[in-house]
Amino acid sequence: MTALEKAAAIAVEKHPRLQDKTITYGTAGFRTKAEDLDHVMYRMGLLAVLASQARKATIGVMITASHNPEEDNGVKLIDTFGEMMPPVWEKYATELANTTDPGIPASLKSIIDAEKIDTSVPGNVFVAKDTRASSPSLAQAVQDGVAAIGGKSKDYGLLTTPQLHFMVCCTNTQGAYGIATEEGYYDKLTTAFKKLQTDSETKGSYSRQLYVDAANGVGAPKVKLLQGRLGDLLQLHITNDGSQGKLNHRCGADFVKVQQQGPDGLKVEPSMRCASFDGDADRIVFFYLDKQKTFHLLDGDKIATLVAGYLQELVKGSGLTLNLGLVQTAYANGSSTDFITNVMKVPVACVPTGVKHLHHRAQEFDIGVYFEANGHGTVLFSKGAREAITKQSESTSIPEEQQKLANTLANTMDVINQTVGDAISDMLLVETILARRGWDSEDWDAMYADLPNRQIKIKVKDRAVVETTDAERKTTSPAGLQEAIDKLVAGYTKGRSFVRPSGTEDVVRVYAEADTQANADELAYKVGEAVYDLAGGVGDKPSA
Ligand code: 16G
Ligand code: MG
Repeated sequence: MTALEKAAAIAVEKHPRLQDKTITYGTAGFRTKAEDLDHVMYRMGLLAVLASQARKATIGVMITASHNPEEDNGVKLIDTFGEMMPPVWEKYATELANTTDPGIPASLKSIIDAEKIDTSVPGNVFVAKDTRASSPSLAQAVQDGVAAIGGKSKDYGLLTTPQLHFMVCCTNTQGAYGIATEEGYYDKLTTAFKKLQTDSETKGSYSRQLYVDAANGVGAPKVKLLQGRLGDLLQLHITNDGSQGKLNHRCGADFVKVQQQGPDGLKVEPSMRCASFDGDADRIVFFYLDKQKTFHLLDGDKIATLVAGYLQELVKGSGLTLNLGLVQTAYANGSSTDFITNVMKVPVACVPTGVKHLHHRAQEFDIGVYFEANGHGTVLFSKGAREAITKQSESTSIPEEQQKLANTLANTMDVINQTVGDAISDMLLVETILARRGWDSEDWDAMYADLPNRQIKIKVKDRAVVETTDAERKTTSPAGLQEAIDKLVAGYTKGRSFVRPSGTEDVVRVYAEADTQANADELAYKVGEAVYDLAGGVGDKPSA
């Protein structure tokens, strides 16, 4: 029996494909009901070994369904330096996941041929999981897959998604990025954070208290470990820590962003600065109540603006010429794009939804800041930028002030998890900036005022009939839809609207913004009606 046939035999025996629902590796990997995933996990173990052999590097497999409900689960593969796998590997993943058990050897063979893989190379795979009840057995299925074709796996147990990205990058850079242990992760981030904090006493209205809604997910135990290393520099008050509530249920970054309200389990008072993670801690949003107890969200756009402004100052102040740019999606609030372009004079690029598009575009800048409005994001420093910053921070031939700021910039680089958006790392970055500026939530929020906006979703027969261009800002199909949207938008002051098929749900999403909330709502529903009429709406027509 060949090794590939053996893999199929083990599949039949231990991880058979019991139903023939088609599953697709989408923007965030495979994600569906946990009960449908055992065979998929086994096969991803097989695929991860091939990827590892192809790259001659360690590959990561993360088991999580992020902000989805507890009953769901999912899996994502992590490439050499912590990036997402390229589209061709997403295609292999989809093919391998959907083949029959006896079809496994042929599917593997076609990948080996296409990628010219030398299967004698050792395959190394790191596995980690979130806190879902289904995660341990699914992690075992991945490990069974790895072992079935002779790979080696290391099980990190519970980790946040970005922590696993970090481990993979550390290992494949032979430790240059950091040490591939949980200790190594906290050490790198907190050492840099402490250096940045001891630079400045508590200034202005900054408070060292932060209330963290951990979505009852894996972020909770990890933030507790972090807290132990921060001392009084930052006091984290953790709620929704998994001891009572349900994962992502009426809490977490997605709930807070979509509902525009605080999570259950946290009694918010006007003096409190709060942050919400999602279930696997790769997303963060901040929020607060003003003195009138009105809720205010500080989303990915506000984080991006805060971070880009701060980095811009440090780059200039340290006498470096590095090109700094910001990457957003069409969901970025129009006010943020205006402010960044016209006031901060930082170039802004717009790309389609999904972390990989933002990450990829950000790599084109020396320093690329990217954030989705929903709180996914980080900062990337090119190799040249890293070297220039380090050199400047050690230089003795420049004015002391420049050298000091370059040093601050170097430490800021180390607080940032550059492999992927990371709630813990982004939290420390935001806190660093607020502390140095002496700002509390309201000062930060005052950078610019968001335009009122509304998102709705429309059910249609087939969401693929909606096709988009120009980073999803315009539709090319169905005929007449873009003309209808243009006509509607023209009727509103500061009106903007776009529609796109969701990559994670069977719906078409509608986004609208305008000068008032009532107008944004009205525009969203009118555009929703146009989608319903022209793109084959099903069920009730949208109504305000
Ligand atoms: C996924 C993406 C996220 C995107 C969201 C859009 C990753 C890791 N996650 O969660 O970036 O904002 O999908 O969902 O890429 P939608 O297509 O349903 O609107
Ligand atoms: Mg997530």
